[in-house]
Amino acid sequence: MSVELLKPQGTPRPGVGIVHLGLGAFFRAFGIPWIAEAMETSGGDWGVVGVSLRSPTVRNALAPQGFAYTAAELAPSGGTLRVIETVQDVLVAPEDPLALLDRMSDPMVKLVTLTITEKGYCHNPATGTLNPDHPDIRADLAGELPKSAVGFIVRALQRRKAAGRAPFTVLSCDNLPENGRVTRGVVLELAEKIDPELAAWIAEEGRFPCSMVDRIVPATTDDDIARLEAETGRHDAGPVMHEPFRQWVIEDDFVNGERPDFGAVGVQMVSDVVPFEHMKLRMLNAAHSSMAYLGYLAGHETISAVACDPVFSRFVEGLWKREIIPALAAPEGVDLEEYAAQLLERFRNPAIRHRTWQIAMDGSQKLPQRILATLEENHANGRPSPGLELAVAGWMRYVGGVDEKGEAIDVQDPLAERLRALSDGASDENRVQALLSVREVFSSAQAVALEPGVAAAYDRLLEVGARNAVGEI
Ligand code: CS2
Repeated sequence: MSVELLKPQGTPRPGVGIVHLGLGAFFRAFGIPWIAEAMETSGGDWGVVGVSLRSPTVRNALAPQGFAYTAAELAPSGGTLRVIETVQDVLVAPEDPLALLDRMSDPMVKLVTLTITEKGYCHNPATGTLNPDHPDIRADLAGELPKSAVGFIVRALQRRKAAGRAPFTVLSCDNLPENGRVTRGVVLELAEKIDPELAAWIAEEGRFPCSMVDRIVPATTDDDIARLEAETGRHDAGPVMHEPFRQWVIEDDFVNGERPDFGAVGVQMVSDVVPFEHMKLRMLNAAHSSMAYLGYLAGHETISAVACDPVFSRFVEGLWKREIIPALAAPEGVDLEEYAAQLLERFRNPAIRHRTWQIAMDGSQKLPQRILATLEENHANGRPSPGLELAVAGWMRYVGGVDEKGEAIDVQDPLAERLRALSDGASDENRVQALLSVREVFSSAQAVALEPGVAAAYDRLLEVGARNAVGEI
């Protein structure tokens, strides 16, 4: 890879205007560079305090290097390295929840951004409403020191209200449809249980813009760290790897209009994000999840390997053309066929080693918005969806925990145990029905509509294996 070192941002360091909850690789490779560019272009105190809600790993990696890290763009040929110095501190929430609440209540902080993954919203994925039985939500209600991201937002807003301060804007950057609406909903539900007046104030004064985020960012591996060190001669304990492509579409609705100058650096500031979210979730993420389950079962380790397998690329192109695009309203000015062609190129990028196993994680939280929404639309319109049904069957085969060679699959999912028990407790003939009964994932109407097609697809997976079943579509 050819290396171009971009100028680091330099001193003096900006004031902290943003608290980011869920400081994983994604936001460090996506949102933070964009915030850095907005400050380079237009100034502003938009330094970021990152927060890990569970483990100290990221803080421990970044603290010794002053929270600076390298963002490596991986293009099919060459790429660039950039040192990002926008993170000013990293807090580990469970170590000191009060320190985090103090920071979130600071009047300088205008924006709280979130990448807490689908399951971080403690909601019911099928309905989008708060799950009051979630252990973290129970803990949030039992005491004043929160555990969940939603709990921290509510308690911090409570302090701001008490101090007579304006609320911060909450900007969700997770792959959920109408992510701002979902966030607002779960925050208001929890606030209502704590103090109805607080809930009314948040409903009136708070802002929760929706946003669509897109950049492929595989988990950083030890190999990546070693390769980077060999190339630059410097050890970075916390670099991030990302593709060249990026797209951020944000609903322009912030408390007092205060935000980094995103529009100046290519972020699309719009009044309605929903068509963009639907396009991205139902085309990119649906294809990703389909390729992850079926590709994993077929023995492929990475998305690039799946997308370069002609049997799979034909399958994915057919999914888009016949099952997904006909059920989608394109955002203004976007050609969905071109978008699909660009997606396939991105998936094929050989420099990105995005593991099928990584994308297969948390399927119970991902299927509704990625795949089931389109299936429902197609069912209502009498449009066949054999490819998407096969993808759902692939997920069912995957959560059974044993691959086609009889090897164990390390299934990562908040419902993993229950899914495994349902799968093990059923026969080959009634397994699909058993898994369709999981109401967090499938509504009862969806279960009825899906059963014949998914059961037939599941049979094919058992009979001929994933790759052949994909080839039959
Ligand atoms: C992926 C996404 O892990 C996953 O489920 O589908 O993280 C995907 O890479 C991003 O949404 C791309 O923008």
